[in-house]
Amino acid sequence: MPAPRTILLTGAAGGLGTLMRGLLPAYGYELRLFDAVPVEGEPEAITADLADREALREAVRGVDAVIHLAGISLESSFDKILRANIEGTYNLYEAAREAGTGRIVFASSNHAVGYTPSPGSEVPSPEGALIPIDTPRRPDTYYGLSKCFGEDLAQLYWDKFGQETVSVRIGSCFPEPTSVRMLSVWMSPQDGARLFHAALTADGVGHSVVYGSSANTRIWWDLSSARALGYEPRDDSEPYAAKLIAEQGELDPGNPAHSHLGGPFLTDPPIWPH
Ligand code: NAI
Ligand code: 15L
Repeated sequence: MPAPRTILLTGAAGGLGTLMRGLLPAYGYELRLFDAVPVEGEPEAITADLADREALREAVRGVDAVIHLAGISLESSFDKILRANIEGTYNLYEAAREAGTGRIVFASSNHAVGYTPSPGSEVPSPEGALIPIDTPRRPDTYYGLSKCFGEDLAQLYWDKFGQETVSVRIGSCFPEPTSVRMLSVWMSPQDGARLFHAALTADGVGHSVVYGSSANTRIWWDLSSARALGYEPRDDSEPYAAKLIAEQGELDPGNPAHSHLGGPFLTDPPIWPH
């Protein structure tokens, strides 16, 4: 497959979008930016909502691939999730299908499988105990459910239309891990860019689902489907462990927010203020 060059980055104004705007150009990509809110310092960014089908048709015109980050990134009301994450992702896929866009990298989430019990916090994680990529879906929120929908939409568009997608079940992609749980699910921004690059350039992905994290000593899931794309994580959250554990204590297996992949999404009020 010819290397994609021009990438539509939806959600470009958000936390992950901002990190990727800084890192992906070094891989040779030209980014076209899209978000519901203006992207600071980027006057050419497209400011439009995922509900705007005409804006999406314009946005995908001429791009080689899409990294789809836009959407509500935490729990919200079902109606808001429906509009932004479910209908919005459908609108993007339709625009991409019509335009013949090569590939979509979809920001799925660990919350698609958030009710899965974590394999424990033994260090290092025992061989064979890692959560496989084909573990049954167990969404922990309407938000997680929307990520299940996105993965299934991607599968439908591959089977029916030959539209390729890599669905990345991202753990926690922030500059640093900020909780003991994140020691297991953290993806450094640099590893995030490595994984997105691998997802954009691997041959014949069809619809592939991968976990997105660094090679954490305390990792909870199996990264082999990500590695099969050519992803080689270089970071590990372990240098942050002593400080975070001293501040917050070890994970408590009796606390559902500690003992399931989805962490606090299980126990926070299901509908957060919005
Ligand atoms: P964020 O909330 O910081 O950014 C999301 C962006 O999407 C915002 O700039 C927002 O304006 C835009 N957006 C929301 N609704 C929109 C709509 N209807 N139309 C157009 N733009 C809209 O979230 P973050 O952390 O940057 O996450 C990006 C994506 O990655 C999200 O889809 C999130 O679910 C997913 N993800 C992120 C993780 C992380 O650790 N940051 C972990 C797992 C998944
Ligand atoms: C997500 O899906 C969220 O978008 C992000 O803000 C984090 O909460 C992350 O999961 C996580 O599980 O830490």
